Amino acid sequence: MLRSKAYRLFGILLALVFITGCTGAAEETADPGLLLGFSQIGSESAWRIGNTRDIERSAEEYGVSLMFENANQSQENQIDAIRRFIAYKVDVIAFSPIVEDGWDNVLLEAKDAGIPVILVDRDIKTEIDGLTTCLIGADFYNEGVMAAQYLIRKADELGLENVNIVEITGTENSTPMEQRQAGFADTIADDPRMHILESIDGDFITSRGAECMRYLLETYGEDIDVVYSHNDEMTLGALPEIEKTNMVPGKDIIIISIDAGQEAIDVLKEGRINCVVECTPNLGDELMETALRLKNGEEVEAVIHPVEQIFSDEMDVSAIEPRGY
Ligand code: GYE
Repeated sequence: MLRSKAYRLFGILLALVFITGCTGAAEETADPGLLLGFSQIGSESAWRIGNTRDIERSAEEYGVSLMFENANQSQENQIDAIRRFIAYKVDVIAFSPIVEDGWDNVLLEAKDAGIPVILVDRDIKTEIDGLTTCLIGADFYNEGVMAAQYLIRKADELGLENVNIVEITGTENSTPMEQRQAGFADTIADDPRMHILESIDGDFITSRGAECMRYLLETYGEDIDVVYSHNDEMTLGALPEIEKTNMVPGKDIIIISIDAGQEAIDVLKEGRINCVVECTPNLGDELMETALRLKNGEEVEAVIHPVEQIFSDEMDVSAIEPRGY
């Protein structure tokens, strides 16, 4: 907290120095402040829109000049944006990589230009080490673990002997998809009641969630006991499809989601889903503080995970505060 206030003050001071500089009064000592280039994946979910909003808000609060680029779900667009940031000589580059592979070349260009790079939200795999400075994002593996632990408790409570699960996964080769899947699978592995019937790619979007659910219902019908969906949008797409059958989501089928945006909390309150694991999009303050540290040549932590919680029918859901995304 103290650190965050100090940086806010630092931002205001920088802005003041900059304003004075513009009037010509202190031209030689003027500090242009921090210029941060940020490439966002797109606008595919409430999470993503909330994340963009939070980054824009905190840039303003910290007095950071933000060059924001929306890649509209394309890795190619993200690579182009990073190249523009390099050409523009920004102080720090940050980006949320849509997938894990394919970044070596452009990041090498950033390194050669001497521009530090921060990963926001998702991780990458590179052949060359040391291309990025740090990662600010959720512990997706732990989110999968929390989802599975809830399911095990629910199966105990209901006295279930056999649990057939269908999994609707996020964008293939993205960190949240891989780790939410692994955390969940590892946690149910020792429970002989649990069976994953099929995992299917829903790309984190509502329409794909609906499409996947239609296919899963056609294929497995009433054998489905659980839907584990890697984000709220896909869950919200799947719900009406289940409701078109004679099964009631939240009762005949246990529904588990991830993100915990307001719409998911609303359907949890209606009893149409059973559990939603939080993934917070509010990473802006950490990003600004880290970027300022890098600009000042200070050390930064390699991985920063926010603390996250779980919301479910095990608690008084009426008491859940508005989520803000
Ligand atoms: O869960 C999903 C989004 O990377 C954590 O991406 C993020 C995921 C989030 O579009 O809704």
